[in-house]
Amino acid sequence: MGSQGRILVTGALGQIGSELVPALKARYGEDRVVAADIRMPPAGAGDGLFEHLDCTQLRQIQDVVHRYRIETVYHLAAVLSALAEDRPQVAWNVNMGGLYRMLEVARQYRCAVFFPSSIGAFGPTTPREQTPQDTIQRPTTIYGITKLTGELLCDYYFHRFGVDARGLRLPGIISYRTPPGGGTTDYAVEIFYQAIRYRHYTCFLRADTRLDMMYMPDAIRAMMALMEADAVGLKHRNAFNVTAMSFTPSELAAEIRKTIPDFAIDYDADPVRQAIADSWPQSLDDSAARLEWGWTPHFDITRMTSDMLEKIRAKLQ
Ligand code: AKB
Repeated sequence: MGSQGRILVTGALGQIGSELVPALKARYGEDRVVAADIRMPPAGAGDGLFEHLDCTQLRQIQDVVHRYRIETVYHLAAVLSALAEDRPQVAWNVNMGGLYRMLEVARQYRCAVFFPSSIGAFGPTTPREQTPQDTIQRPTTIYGITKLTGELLCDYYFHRFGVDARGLRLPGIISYRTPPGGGTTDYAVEIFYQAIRYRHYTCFLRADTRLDMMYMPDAIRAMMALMEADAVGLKHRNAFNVTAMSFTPSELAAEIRKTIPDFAIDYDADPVRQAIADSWPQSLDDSAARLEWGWTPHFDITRMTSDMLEKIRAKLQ
């Protein structure tokens, strides 16, 4: 980050954006961060620079980037995996159309871009355990196809035009401030609210569905650390595997039971989300991220669970 330009966060009202924006403000200064979303912020959501922005509209992006002298964009606006299967055309338009236009504007205005790829960028023919950084990627979901294409497009804009496009393959992100929406890993957030309120949760994935996960504070640190990393050390630059923990719904329920002993879980697998999860890795090898820019997670399942329960209890009081 230079000392003059500003940072733009698209999808700023979503699960990750709503925590990334305050973290960026704390680090770089309140007036250097512009939050943007296709929704308007709820009344009383706080101050700060906000732009109503449709990322599929090139002129709108150009206008915001130009007016605020944006130098870095965290492009979070996207449709998540389960919702994308329901509306594949919308998902392509938002995920691909939005990223393509963002990269074009980044090329024109010399901005750096952060692109969140996902464990969804892998597919059923990828090795599922200790999934390597560089491996076969044949995703079978429209979400995965947009994430893999996004990875390739970011690489292309870097090699062809010198756009400093960086990114992570994020696992399921767990947080208590803003709920996720339309994802396959959303159960790992819902379960905490239901455990505290009702001592019971019906999970939409099978008990033994193992997926990578990360607690939000680690995800925020990872994104900011990658964008600050010295480019000299980056062999990959984009699409880094990152993970913090890997568990099944039944393992997470057992962890919650350490604090809420009478918590009960049952399972009613949703065929669409189960099929998506079954096509994803069970555990990522994130050694490239550790080696190239010093990635280390701080939260494992035990620390994350106790923090989630404490914070949600306080929030619901
Ligand atoms: C989703 O479930 O769609 C996301 C993801 C893992 O990319 N949380």
